[in-house]
Amino acid sequence: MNPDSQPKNFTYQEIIRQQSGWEKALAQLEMNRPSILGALAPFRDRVWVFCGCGSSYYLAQTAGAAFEMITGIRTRVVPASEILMLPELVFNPRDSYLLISLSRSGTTTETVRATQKARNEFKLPVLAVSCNPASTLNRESEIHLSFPFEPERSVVMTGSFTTMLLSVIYTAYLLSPRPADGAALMPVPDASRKVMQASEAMLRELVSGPYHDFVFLGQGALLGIANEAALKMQEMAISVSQGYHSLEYRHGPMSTVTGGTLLTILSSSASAPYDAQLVRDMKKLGARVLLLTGASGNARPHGVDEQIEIPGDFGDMLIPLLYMPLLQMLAYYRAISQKIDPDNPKNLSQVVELDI
Ligand code: F1P
Repeated sequence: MNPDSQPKNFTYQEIIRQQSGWEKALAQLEMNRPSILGALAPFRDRVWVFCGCGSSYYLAQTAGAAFEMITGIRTRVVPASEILMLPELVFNPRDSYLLISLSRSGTTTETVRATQKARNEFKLPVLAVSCNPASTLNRESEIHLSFPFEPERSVVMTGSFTTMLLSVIYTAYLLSPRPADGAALMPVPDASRKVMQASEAMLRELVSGPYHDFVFLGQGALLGIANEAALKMQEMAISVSQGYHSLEYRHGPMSTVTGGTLLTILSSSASAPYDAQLVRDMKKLGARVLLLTGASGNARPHGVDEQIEIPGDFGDMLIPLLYMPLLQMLAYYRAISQKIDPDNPKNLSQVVELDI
């Protein structure tokens, strides 16, 4: 879309600028590589517990799965509130832990309190991943993944989600058994820009159709992306939307599918053998199907209504980064098509602070 016709609201600007933010973050992470490795390598034998709230909890789901797949280090993913209420369920005395607290603001009460409980009561080390280096969370944590980040004015998280995810994936490569640097990540920003530009008009057209509910399906690290996509659709477009493990959807939730359902399948090399039948089954129920795939050259499964292919065969660990901006754009254009202002989502604030 040419600049003068670009929407002027800040949610749109923050969606399309995120790839530049990734490049700046990667440059800083590369500079900090020795200190990141030195600070985190001693915790390789621990269970890494990823926690957050809202989008940052779905970020934890995505980051935790990708981290374990890349490093082989055992992980656990919980909402920060679970640590507050049931810490012994999370920190079993049989194991030793590193807590990774994820938060755009670094001030969300549950996340800060969970971090304080882990450190003060369970004497655990904490790694803070936040877009706000001067935040309470960073002050309460001894290790931080820091990177330059232009603060978001939007209530909903877009580039903050993907940049924090990028920083965790970068760190995973440093800790992987086959020592790797972040080189695999370098082509990602440009590839994302290209697929966003190529897909924007189709996404805007598709999501303006007569839908009344949205479903997002993914496995592994893509479950967190499916859940985050569903949350974006709720937050920005005030729409009914759900995220599930792909094959879980048949076990009951598909009872709600109608001709007004837009169902997005987030494909990976792990799920690809099962996607074609899933598409067929959903088409029989009347759904419209959008397929996102990272495997170039694969034939489009029969029945897919729209498909976005990420060129470059980035693999299952990097396609969560490449899928997320597309799904943010989908939710953004749903809001616009319904004449809803995505800059001012209903009932929400940028940070949830509780009196607890
Ligand atoms: C977490 C969060 C966001 C949500 C809204 C309220 O923020 O729940 O995910 O979209 O902005 O706050 P944070 O802990 O990542 O700052």
